[in-house]
Amino acid sequence: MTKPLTLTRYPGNPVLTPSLYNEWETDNVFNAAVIEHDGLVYMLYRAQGLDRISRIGCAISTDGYYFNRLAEPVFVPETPYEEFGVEDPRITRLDGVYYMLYTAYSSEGTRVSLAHSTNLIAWERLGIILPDEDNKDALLFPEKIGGQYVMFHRRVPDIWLAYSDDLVHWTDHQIIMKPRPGLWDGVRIGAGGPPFKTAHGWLNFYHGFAEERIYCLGVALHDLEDPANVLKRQEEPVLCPRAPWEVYGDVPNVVFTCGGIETDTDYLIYYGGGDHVMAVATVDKGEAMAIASASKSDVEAFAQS
Ligand code: BMA
Repeated sequence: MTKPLTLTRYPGNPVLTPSLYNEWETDNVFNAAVIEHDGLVYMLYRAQGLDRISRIGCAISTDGYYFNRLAEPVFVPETPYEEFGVEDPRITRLDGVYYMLYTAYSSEGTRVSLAHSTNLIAWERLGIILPDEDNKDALLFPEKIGGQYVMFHRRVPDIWLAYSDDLVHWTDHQIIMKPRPGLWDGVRIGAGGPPFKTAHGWLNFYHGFAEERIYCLGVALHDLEDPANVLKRQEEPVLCPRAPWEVYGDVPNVVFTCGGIETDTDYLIYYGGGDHVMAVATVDKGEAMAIASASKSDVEAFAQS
């Protein structure tokens, strides 16, 4: 029996914590997009300060573990739809341009919005791309499929997929993954960071929770040519709140990912712990391909804990 896939926490976690030196990030730094640029690892994180408005800060690393932060946020609310903040960025590089999908939050609700940049610091808005609906957890695939851009998004409680010719107008919306009643992701699910391309399919680390509202991460594999086709979906979570900064945070019992990077040997999955700090956990690439034959044991252990 193959052991289910699990993520291994970096022993030096958390890798980014709030800073009392910067008013805009005194309270929480979490749910970051992480992407490589010019040989460095960029973390664009959601930050909250005394005013509880979410802004996007930037921290840069040479090794993916030790980060230096910029003193000012790189993306701050500007439009009426961003009145309460810009949240949970997911960044994808397409044809040399970085595209950031983020949640614009206001009294109107949450809207999926798009901005672009060539250096991850200076951003230009392209606007709301899914108008007139509460939506979030959206990300772009790192390449076109069948000549079209592909996006995951979330209409509660499911993960949806859509296609576009221009990144602004989206069509062919379809549900591709639903919560699984009785399991850890039984109530609501949402996509994580842009999926990793593998020889066997798109590897998708997503989040979900059940009645107890414990946010865990799980993994699914999608067909390379038709990502609406879910080839595999492990029954057990790959990471659940266990460490103190995951169990006790601004929001308790949350691990939530908006992105990761890959090395020659591993996937590094970055995640917000307790909506309060940033952490990273890894998984061996070879082992990641074993999600085909996972067992139920970890889910049972988790349910009993
Ligand atoms: C979701 C999002 C995330 C957050 C999570 C847990 O709805 O708002 O930003 O991490 O809830 O609080």
